[in-house]
Amino acid sequence: MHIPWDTPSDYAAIKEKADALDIKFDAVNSNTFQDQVNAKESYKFGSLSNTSKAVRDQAIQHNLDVINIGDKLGSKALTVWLADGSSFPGQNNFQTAFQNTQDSLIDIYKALPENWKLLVEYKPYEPNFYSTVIQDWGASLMLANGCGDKAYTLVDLGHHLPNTNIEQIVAILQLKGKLGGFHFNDSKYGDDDLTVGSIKPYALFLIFNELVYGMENNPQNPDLAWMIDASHNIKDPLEDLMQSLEAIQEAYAKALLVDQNELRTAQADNDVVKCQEILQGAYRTDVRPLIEKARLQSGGAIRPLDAYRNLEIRNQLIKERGKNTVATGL
Ligand SMILES: [Mn+2]
Repeated sequence: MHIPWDTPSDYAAIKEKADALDIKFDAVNSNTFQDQVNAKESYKFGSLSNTSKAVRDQAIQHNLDVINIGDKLGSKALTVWLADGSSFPGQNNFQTAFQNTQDSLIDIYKALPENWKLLVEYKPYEPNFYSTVIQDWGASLMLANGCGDKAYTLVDLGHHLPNTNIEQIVAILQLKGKLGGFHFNDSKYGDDDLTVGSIKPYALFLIFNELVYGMENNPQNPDLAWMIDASHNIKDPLEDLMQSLEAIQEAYAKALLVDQNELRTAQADNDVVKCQEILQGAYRTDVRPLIEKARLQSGGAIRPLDAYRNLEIRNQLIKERGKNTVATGL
């Protein structure tokens, strides 16, 4: 949930409904990248990094409020993504902005309930186009380390410059026990928030290959907070979610097919051709029948999209929703 976008009017009621449907609330997300209605201070020039203490204090307080809301819903993590940065050289003092951010995050971290995590998201550019305070995984990791053991880096697939080796970032964060969460989407150019797997399915598989290895070999990492963070502005949102889940399950199943022992041996022998054969052999396997069978066995639809399209309720929902809504993805 993003607060205040998704702030429920009745916490008890929404919690009860979620419990009845076996739905749990994972990380809650704060929002200091937009000015809030009736807020005294503006985030135009940053929030947790702002040169003004009054602005920083307001942004810190918002995060504490979000923790309280999440606590009522059974959430166990707070994700912070900042738009803070600068659009022109000289606008910001890089060191001051970073230190302010660290100090603000420490204040938020101190207010975390004992069994909570703080997830620090990064992004290279946009909405600021010259510098972003938390620009990459290195900055995020430094801030997380500066907070403590319950703070981790969060990887959003779309928050990288083109051709960045995301699977390597995932691997090294796991090695250091600092991978806390994941946002799924896909992109051609920037933070495009397209459906995960729609543009670069092989890259998604390579990321899952590292995740499978890390989940096996790096138990120092927490259970990851997973989120589908895409913008479905020209699709039915539920259909987009189904396509996302399909892509994730497929990449995960293919990664599980990689013979890790065989790969380790080929790597030790520097048999480059064999290494590629092992990975691509898994990737080229059609796992769809396997996933369909797994769905059937767990009481789900073999092909959820087809099942959904045949449902009366879908047509009802489309009628109620009216024309396409435009969503903002972060
Ligand atoms: Mn995100």
